[in-house]
Amino acid sequence: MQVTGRRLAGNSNEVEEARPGKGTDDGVLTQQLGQTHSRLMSSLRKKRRGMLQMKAEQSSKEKQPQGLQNSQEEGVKMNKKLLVDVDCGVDDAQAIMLALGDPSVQILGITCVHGNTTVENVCKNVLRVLQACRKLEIPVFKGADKPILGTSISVGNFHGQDGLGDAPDASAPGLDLLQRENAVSALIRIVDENPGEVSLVAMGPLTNLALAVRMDPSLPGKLKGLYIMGGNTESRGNASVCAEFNFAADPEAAFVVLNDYQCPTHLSCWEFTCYSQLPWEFCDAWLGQDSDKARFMTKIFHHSMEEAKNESLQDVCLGCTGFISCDSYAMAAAVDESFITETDRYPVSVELTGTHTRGMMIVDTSGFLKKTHKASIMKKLKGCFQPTVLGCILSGTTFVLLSLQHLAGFRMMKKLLVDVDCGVDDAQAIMLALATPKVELLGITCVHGNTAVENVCKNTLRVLQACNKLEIPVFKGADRPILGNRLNAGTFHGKDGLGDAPDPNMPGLDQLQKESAVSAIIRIVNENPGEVSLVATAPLTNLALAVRMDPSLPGKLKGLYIMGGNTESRGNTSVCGEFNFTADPEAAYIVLNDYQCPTYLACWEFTCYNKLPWEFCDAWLEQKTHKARFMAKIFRHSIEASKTERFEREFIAGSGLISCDSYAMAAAVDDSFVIESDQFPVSVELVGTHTRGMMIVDTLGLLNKTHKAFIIKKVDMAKFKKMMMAALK
Ligand SMILES: [Ca+2]
Ligand SMILES: [Ca+2]
Repeated sequence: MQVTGRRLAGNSNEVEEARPGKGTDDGVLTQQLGQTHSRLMSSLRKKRRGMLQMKAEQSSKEKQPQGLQNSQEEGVKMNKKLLVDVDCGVDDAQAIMLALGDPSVQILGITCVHGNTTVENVCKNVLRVLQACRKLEIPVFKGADKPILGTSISVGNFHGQDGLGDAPDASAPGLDLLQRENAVSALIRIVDENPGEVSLVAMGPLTNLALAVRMDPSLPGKLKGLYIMGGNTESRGNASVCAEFNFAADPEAAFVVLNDYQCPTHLSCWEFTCYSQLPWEFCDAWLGQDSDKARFMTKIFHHSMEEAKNESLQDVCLGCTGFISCDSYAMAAAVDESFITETDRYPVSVELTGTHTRGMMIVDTSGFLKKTHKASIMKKLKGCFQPTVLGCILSGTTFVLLSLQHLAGFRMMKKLLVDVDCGVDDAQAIMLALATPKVELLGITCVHGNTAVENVCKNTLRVLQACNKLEIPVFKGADRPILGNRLNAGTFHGKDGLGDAPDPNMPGLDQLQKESAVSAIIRIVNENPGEVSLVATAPLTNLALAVRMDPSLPGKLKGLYIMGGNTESRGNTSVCGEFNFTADPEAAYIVLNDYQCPTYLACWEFTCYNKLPWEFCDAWLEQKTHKARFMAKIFRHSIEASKTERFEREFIAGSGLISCDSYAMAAAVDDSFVIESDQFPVSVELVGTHTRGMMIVDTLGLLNKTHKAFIIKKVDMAKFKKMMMAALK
């Protein structure tokens, strides 16, 4: 299995090896790059150097009149009926040419929609592409010139003003070649004439498709399949912070299509196309072919190629340094079912509100939307290199070796202040810290979250009692979020947060400090300027209040370690919201924006990808110690809950022990624990029907923030197991 090296640890050899095309000969290259490449290649009607026989055959074919050529397509029956909806930019052109390069494909029509450029330009561009392929007999229809609501979004200049690289074309066909019928009517009519046979491939904003299903609700039922380039799966945007262009250009249309097209739906999303990039070496060979089509493509692609090679675009393309022909993946999947080898199947929808999230696709892994229809989300394609798990890898190109940064201060005693909503995983994190040598716990502050703040205080005292550390001061903090009511945490950790296990020797609340948690945070940090690492494993209400009371607080922290937020729009509390952030979105917003100190985030998806096997959990709890018996007692309830289907869905990437809060704690107590991080500005979505509380990662730099958080990506799991074991010794 090849994985893009960028996403692995900084091993430069692996990086080089994993990038197809580097130092490989043509044969290996072609084989390695697999089907996308060969399809793109054959779409330009000429094989690679060395395949002389085919070359001769090819050129003799190209000299023949068009009608004769069609009938001679190696006797292959044109049995795949496609309808193609485009906003014809350069990648739409590539996708159309890819389809035309397959003799078994019959394109019944091409419908045009606003998007990369005006719908008039889109029509012109489609005709130019068909002319270059000598396929002007394919009917072209003009469709919607703007989204269902509002006006067209600004497109930028990636494909040039005219969508095809602003390359002059004196012989461009006239718009009189367009059909008179409107694109939406044509979609309905053509599908009606070929019931059950048509695959609809949508590579632009989905306005035409949405209008069509409102005009004829029976349309989706008559489709063979729907293939869409659009949307995103990990909240990475290319049109706004969180939205992909085709969905952002008409969010209402995308919503209608994802909810009303109950046919087999295949999604080629933005991140997938980034991870499936082709190397520039391939691009050179592809364009270097001796054919009219290759010359046409070279001309129209020149402008976007220059743009794509611009370094500032690499973060936008999730660190991609190659060539992304977005629309071609959806088309390749429609042309050849075997092209996609792995998919995720989930209900999907579109966020319609949100400051940063309007137009973002939402993936309902946990079943919050109560939808039965599931879309196939493309994950892996034949022959191309791919990350092993969709999204197991965060975007970005910044590798940060935290260990090097802090090596100097490693021998010093570490001073920690911990803010908890003491559920079972907070208990595990506290016990991990208490078991680590050279760590001094200056205090534990409590906040609402997993349970009421009174229970949180009790639970914290119980944990300290089990560890014989009742001398550590415990402070009671906020009992509700800054706005609104306390979120119902469900019963994953039991009603009391510690598995509802009876404890007759429970310490009383009289052991709490009189000082409030927020004052205590400010006082303790001020008494130890530059020395305290603040670890927050709960809703961030106390921290937000503290910075409003003392704006100088963050500047006096050594570091801030947070368990919370998410990086790929996967929620565990709402469709897109992680619990700690969703329980107080305003607090999370304040903390991510106002704590300008070194900030380390252990986010929800990261904790899911780094879960421990249940076998480890068994051995861990079987240790013959008082602490292990205590943990076994309070943990029983959550272990059983973890193994139910509901939570296995929520816990991305399989079953296992996720001690969420312990990762943030481990990072705080041991600087060598974190091996790799991404560094990006982050914030929190405060509105949004599904996205309120979702963390947003600003890979595009649209937030104009200078402060960047370290988003933990890879940690030393062997070390983690050791620390966890020691916690119960
Ligand atoms: Ca497109
Ligand atoms: Ca917690």
